[in-house]
Amino acid sequence: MRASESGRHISGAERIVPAGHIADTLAALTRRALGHESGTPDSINLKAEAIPRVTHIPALPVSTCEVSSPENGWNEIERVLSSAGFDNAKAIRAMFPDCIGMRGAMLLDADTLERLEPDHARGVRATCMDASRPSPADRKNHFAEALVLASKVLSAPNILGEICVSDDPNYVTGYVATREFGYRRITQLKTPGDPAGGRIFLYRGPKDEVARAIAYLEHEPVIVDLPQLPPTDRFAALAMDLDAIKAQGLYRAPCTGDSPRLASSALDSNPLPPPIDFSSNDYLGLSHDPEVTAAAEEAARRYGSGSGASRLVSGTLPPHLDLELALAQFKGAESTIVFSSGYLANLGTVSALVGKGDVILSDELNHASIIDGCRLSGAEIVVYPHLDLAALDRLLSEHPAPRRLVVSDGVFSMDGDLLDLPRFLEICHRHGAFSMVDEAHALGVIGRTGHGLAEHFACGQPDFMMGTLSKALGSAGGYVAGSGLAIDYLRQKARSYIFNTAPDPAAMAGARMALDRLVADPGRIERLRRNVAFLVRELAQQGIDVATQSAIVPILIGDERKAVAASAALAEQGLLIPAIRYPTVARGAARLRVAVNALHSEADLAHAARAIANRL
Ligand code: WAQ
Ligand code: MG
Repeated sequence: MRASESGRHISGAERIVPAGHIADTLAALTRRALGHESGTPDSINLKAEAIPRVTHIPALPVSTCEVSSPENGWNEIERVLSSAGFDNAKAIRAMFPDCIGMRGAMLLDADTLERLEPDHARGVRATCMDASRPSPADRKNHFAEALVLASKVLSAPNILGEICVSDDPNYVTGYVATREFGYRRITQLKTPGDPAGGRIFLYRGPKDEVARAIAYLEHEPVIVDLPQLPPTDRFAALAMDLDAIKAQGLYRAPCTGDSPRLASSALDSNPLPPPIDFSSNDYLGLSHDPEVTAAAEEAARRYGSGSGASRLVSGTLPPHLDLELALAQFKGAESTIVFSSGYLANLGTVSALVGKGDVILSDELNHASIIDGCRLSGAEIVVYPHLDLAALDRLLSEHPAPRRLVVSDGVFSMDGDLLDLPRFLEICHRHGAFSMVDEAHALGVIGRTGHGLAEHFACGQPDFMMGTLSKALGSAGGYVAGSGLAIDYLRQKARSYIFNTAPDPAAMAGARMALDRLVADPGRIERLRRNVAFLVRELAQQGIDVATQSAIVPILIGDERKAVAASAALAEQGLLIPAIRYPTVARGAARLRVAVNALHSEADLAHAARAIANRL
């Protein structure tokens, strides 16, 4: 089918179908021509042709490379071509602008870069092909049609590769196909709105066989079978994705070490001094407090190493109830519900409170666990600019819904800045929306005695106060505090609470004791605060201005690889200061994240400030 309007091409498509489907297929192709977004045709040319025989070929294996910019996308093309044995990948890439605007593809000698297509203006067109399970004929499916084309092209004699960018201005995903790595989708090869597309077929072979390759592309009827990929190909696709992560400097490995966390050389029998740890969220060093570890040991001995069942079945043991009561008292709330992790607390709470038809307003820098809870809920998600409460106010006016939830980090975990809680609460109340604040990095840190944001601002409390047991309390788990009714509701509705084995008794007893220790000795919090102020001063003396309202001191670097290199150099000087990269923060906003601890000495902090300054 070919549709045009006063000679201008609008749409073209072909199908290979059994004789009985001809009428339906022609009708669908006509609908496709008439419904095309680039205009209404004044002529549609339909042709049905009998094909004596078809060859079946397998579809190329498919993998996807997520990239954030056309430049990264083209770098990936070069990388794939080089690994597939094209030595002059850069030069091939440089030829691409020459094929833009052609009706067909450039046929390029991959080694000499000579153009082999007889008509340079038109190019070579691959035709006479379809999929074994064709997608509906009445709409263009870019991906399905491109996979069929690429599979046929790479089955042609002496054609070993292809590069393709769509000429649809809004379709920015393109691909590079090679026999070795199959069809590799690349999510961005041009900026949206750009109509420049084209194709290059890469030829490697004798000149006198070029005509044979073109004849195959243009006339050999081919059905591309779309089977389940065999396991080896599935894993090859995963391996390609890992390679791309590495090539972008985004590869991560668990950070291991034998020594207990923190500046606790006394605990270490290792002859080498342990690194000074600026990575831990155990802000007050309570994970190693002897009374805390003793309480955890005692609970493990009494109740076992695991709880054996979910909370609502038979997994609730005295340590769970003791902790929930103590946390409620500490937060000045009627009730508290404990989850196995902070992640699960956010996931379960957000998804329980709102659903389809409701609206969530969420700060753009909220923690991933909140984002995942929002997605899981099915509610409409309205993201507001970071800490922009005027925007929040306006967006609440613009998004009415039966139930609305406003959710924010209290302390933002990668920037260390603070939510203006009084204003946040005033806005939520005025609009009648639920308020939820994540105090994972606030408990034990913010407020004179570590009670969190409400203490710091001497204001009221959000409806749902979420926090963790795994940071300043040095244990594992998460919680939500609120009214008796609010918490009762979560126990009935939060699926990450209901369908999850109850947290270990030892973790509960450890967290409970840590809470007692924190209340008994607020001096720890004071030491933490002094340490933060000291580090900020030391950095300032080195000419590095940082801002923080918590124990998290971000040092912005930008480039992912530079941040990783800085972190590695600091490790050589005995400093454990992690590089934080995408996807934890935005691409290009990589940073060193210094977590200050109450146990750091001034010497540790001064050493860190000097070493960081030397690296920047
Ligand atoms: N044979 C050779 N070249 C062609 C053909 C053909 N049959 N059809 C189009 N071209 C050339 C022509 O120069 C176009 O300008 C260029 O390719 C792009 O064609 O996995 O839609 O039809 O999601 O715009 C890629 C899908 C979609 C990636 C490609 O190409 C994915 C696409 P378009
Ligand atoms: Mg097109």
